[in-house]
Amino acid sequence: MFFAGRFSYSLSRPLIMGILNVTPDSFSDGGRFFSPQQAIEQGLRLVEEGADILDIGGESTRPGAARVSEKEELERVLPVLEGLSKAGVALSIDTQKPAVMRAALAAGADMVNDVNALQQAGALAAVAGSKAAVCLMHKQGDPQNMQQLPLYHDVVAEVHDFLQARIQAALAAGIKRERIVIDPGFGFGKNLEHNVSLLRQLQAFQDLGVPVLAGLSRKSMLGKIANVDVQDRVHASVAAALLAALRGAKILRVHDVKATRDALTIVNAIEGWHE
Ligand code: HH2
Repeated sequence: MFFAGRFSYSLSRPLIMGILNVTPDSFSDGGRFFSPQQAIEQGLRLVEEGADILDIGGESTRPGAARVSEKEELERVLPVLEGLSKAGVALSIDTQKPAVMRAALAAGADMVNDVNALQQAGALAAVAGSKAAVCLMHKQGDPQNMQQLPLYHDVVAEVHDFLQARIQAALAAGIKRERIVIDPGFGFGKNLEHNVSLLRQLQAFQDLGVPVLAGLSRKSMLGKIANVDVQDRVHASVAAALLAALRGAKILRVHDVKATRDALTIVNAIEGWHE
């Protein structure tokens, strides 16, 4: 079982996490859902399309993105969290800031999605004091510099060992294993070859004993392989999500919920993955 705030899941089939960026500058949908009202409407649309979880983010992590102040991030995400509190799905807050985590959890968030794997001072305690789930993600460097020269000796082993250490840190802080999810962090300080190795060997993370989340949606690795612009990566994204699911990913973080849901329904039927 996987527990996230008000919700619990058997994970007998992969869950779909719909992306809700309340930012003016996200790499694929920047500015489209920037007002709280627009974001809430988009969130409800994603639930109708089949999202199991909504991932609400007020700070872009795309390569080169500017940092956002705590106050500004909270002004972006809190009205959206409140507006979607009765949407019937788990609400995840995509943030690296402990103060934003605490405020979001107090406002009812069910999950914290931290691309910094709770490494900032106070982040572990912010989550440990709640019933929320947490996604621990690997990255090398920061959005400001991470694509300059990503370097690994063995990318799969290094990401695996980092995530293992962060699981241990989370457990030591009092976060229950049933509330922890890990993510290799596609595109976060990784070149095409690194990203391909991670997806090809995604099964290598199964031995960590917690669900794996995969965020491949519309990312540049897909653009590079298929030679398609960011607004034209739906089909490539769906293919990547299914490949991740077939390699054991239990949460798929996607922009295109309906397309992913339809495609996943076929995989679920053939693989015998049911509710
Ligand atoms: N990718 C992005 C943001 N947050 N969180 C997790 N756990 N895994 C990911 O792969 C991941 C993430 C980047 O994508 P997006 O939200 O579309 O863009 P932006 O960061 O520009 O808002």
